[in-house]
Amino acid sequence: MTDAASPASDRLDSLTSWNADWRGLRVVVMGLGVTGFAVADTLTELGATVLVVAPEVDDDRARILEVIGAGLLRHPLDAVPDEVVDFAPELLVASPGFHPDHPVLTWAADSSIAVWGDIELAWRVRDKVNTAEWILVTGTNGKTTTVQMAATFLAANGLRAAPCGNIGVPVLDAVRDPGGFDVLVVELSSYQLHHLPTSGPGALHPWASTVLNIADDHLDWHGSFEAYRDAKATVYENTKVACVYNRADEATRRMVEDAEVEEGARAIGFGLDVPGPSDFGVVEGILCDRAFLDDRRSAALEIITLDELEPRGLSAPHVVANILAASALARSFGVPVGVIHDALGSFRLDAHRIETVAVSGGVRWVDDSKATNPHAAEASLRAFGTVVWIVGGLLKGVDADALVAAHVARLRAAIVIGVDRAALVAAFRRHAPEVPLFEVVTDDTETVMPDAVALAAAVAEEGDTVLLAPAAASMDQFADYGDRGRRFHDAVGSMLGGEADGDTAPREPLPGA
Ligand code: UMA
Repeated sequence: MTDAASPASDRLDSLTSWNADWRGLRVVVMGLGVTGFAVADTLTELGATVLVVAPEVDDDRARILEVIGAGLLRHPLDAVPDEVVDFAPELLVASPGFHPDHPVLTWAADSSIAVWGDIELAWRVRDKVNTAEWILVTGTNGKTTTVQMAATFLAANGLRAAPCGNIGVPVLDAVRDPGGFDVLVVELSSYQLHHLPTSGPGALHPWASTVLNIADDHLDWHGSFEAYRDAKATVYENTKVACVYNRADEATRRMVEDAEVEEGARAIGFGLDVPGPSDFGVVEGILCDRAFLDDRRSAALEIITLDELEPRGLSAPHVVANILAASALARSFGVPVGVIHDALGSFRLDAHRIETVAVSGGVRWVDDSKATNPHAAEASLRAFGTVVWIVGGLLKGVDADALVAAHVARLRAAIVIGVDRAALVAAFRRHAPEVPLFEVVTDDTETVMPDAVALAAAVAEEGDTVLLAPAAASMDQFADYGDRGRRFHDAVGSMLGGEADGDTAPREPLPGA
């Protein structure tokens, strides 16, 4: 942070509008992924003097930087480059992946140079076209689905709504869209939240905000669960209308209690059980709003039934929780429950999210490659009866023992893939010695999934689900979770040939359905 009394800090404090005077501001932009590019493009348009620093650079982006007049330094970033010191930046904007202990960020802090993330910059220039309200979504799992649903509900009510942020579209791109938006539904990762201030000119004041759930993830980046949780909790700060929390996750309620919110902001709970006043929940198979109606002490509004969600593949418990959270966010913006009901009629989950790939011989093959941590895999396993579980990858410092111990009873067999196999195999030996265990020992990307699928086919029995829910990141053996999922699809397709019955067979009954 800059010295509070310095001219540099006074200047930065005044930069709270697209129309402020950004000309000549010397800014180092760290990283040239999607974020760094959007940041550099924005700042050069504003007239700042920009130096982008990145270890590897996409040729197209490098060419465009030259055209727009931004400087570019290719550097491994293992230390502070001399060119950065000589540039004497007044501000450094870091891409989300940069850890606060990175040598350049530490140097900036020691040199009293302000460090912003892209989200802070986007907030400060959000008045470029028109000033949209922001709805913030974070949590360990379900962020993208909830953001997509909330944006769909808002759009169905005639609002110009943009899903953006960690979902893959930089918020700066949404803010600069010439069409303008009424509301941005912003997915925030714990990395992005970590770089955000909670007070002062760069602090966000969202319309509504939610932490969907919190469990171990990204502990290698944050250093501890407490640091990860504290980063997530900042999403509620300065909320104006609705802080949406998960009744089944006490930590999220405490975050709302501890947050400094604006006068009149309400705490709205969601959960799969019966809702109290000011809550969303489920009563006898009906998803209900008991928060945004006048007579909430004695009545509730029906959103949709589990029976209607089931044929659309939206009735797994964690998906229902996402629907309730997204409904709460949309209702806080005045979307009628009937509009939400109708919008759900055409809503489809993205690929690799609890997606049925094939049903053959009474065995269901399900791709939940997006289950990149134990908390997500837990929700996935709970949605099915007897499971042949394909698990493993990069564990990111997270312990999967409790997950294995909790699901012994439903496992027909487990097939372990990925580089962190030893920890998982040890967990199975400790907690599930009777469950047949297979290891795919190859590290060859081409053969991991075919091997895993062949092993699964050999042990699966009629009525089983073969579930790819790795509880781990994918980058050890695959390009990303999408690549992992696609390879699972391909391997299942090749093995079954023309034998699949299609993907229309009903799932096993779900708990509470
Ligand atoms: N870099 C370094 N050193 C570092 C970190 C980054 O040199 O220590 C460089 C790398 O060369 C990299 C570049 O900086 O190419 C880009 O930085 P980045 O890793 O921050 O990635 P972006 O391309 O800018 O994408 C980011 C998010 N990525 C991360 O947080 C890691 C994207 O989320 C997000 O969609 C995008 O901004 C738009 O907001 C991805 C993600 O994996 C999907 N997020 C994690 C998650 O969801 O679990 C947090």
